[in-house]
Amino acid sequence: MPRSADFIEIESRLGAHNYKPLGVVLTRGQGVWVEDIEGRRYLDCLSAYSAVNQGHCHPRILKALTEQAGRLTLTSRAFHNDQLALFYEELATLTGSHKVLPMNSGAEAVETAIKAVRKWGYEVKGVPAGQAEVIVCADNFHGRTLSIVSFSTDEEARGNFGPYTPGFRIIPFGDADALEAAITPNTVGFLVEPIQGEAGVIIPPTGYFKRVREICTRHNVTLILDEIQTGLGRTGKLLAEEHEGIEADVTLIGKALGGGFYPVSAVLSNTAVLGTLKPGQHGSTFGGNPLACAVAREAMKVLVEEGLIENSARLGEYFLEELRGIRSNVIQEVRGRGLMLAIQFHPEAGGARQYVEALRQRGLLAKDTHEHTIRLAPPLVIKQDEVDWALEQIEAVLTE
Ligand code: IF1
Repeated sequence: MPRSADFIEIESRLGAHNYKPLGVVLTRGQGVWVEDIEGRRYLDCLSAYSAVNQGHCHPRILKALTEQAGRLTLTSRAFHNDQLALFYEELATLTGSHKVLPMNSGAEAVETAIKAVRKWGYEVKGVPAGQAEVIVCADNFHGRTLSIVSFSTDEEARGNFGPYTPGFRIIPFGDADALEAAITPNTVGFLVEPIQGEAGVIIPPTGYFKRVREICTRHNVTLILDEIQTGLGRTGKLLAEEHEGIEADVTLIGKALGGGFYPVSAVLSNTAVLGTLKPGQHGSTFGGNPLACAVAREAMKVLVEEGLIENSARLGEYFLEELRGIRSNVIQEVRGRGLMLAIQFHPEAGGARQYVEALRQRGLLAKDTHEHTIRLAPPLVIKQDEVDWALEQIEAVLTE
């Protein structure tokens, strides 16, 4: 019987080394729990970067997937299918959007939004040809395509991948004055995460997005919120924009839209932005396929009908309070909203990776980010006693 070390050796030998995973080889999952090939159980506090908000192998989504897989999986958009319309209807109702454009990965949704707002800029706003600008924030994470890494400020993500796509302007996150100052008559959009995920769960100052919304409206700039990670209940609301009491013009969702089963992303639009795309101007072989739609429809229903958004708000608040109560001299700050949490360590405490390893020894999987931070983002189906168990492990590791 192959052991973890054998799989890891094969991956290392044959695979590109664009990841440095923890040394655990998972073979099954159910709810918040995953199991490795040696039979050890772990509480998953990463949730595939918030793509399994509904929990691993959710039985209802599994059923929707297998039923649809036995009936019709892919038609291309050259023909209609009987799932797409229902997906549109249910997604638009849930999110209060007027238009939907389905894609697969998050990065594709981001690319789609940039294309659409550029086109809107030329055809509606009247920006001179080739001059459209999109404003983005420092320390952003929006995906891995060439255009997206072109406006990354992370050298690791961007370095040596040029020549870079022009047309982006970078401002600090959380600074509304900087946004106002960066806008020119050629600005077509402002692309931003409600809470910066990869940067380490960075929550902007209260009132920031209210001002951002007002500034974008006043300058006729499209506000594009990347809710690929923050959306679908992760922060305790369906969309994180609700915390700020605002509405974006364009909202990007992905990850948990596929319930952890299938890549499904979407561009949601409340304005004329998606209306500028005409036949032949954008598309995807797999985007909007019936299998994706059936899975996403059930993933959305599970989120709402099982009260996962409320659970995220309630247990997220509890988790945060309890984490803040841990007396440990290595913790610098604990922050979070809903079940999107992070512990930042003092720089002298050494890298976060050692704590990730220690937590893993105790049966809790989490992920370090940026040297001194670990993110905690369990599936939204987590129960109070499981949060308590996670807290025990975290407290033990951080007070050892
Ligand atoms: C990886 C991070 C998380 C995202 C936001 C778009 C995308 C993502 C806000 C692109 C993707 C992922 C990708 C994953 C790691 C992960 C991540 F650490 F890199 F930042 F979640 F925190 N917008 N985030 O967070 O979506 O194309 O991947 O479907 O391994 O690169 P995608």
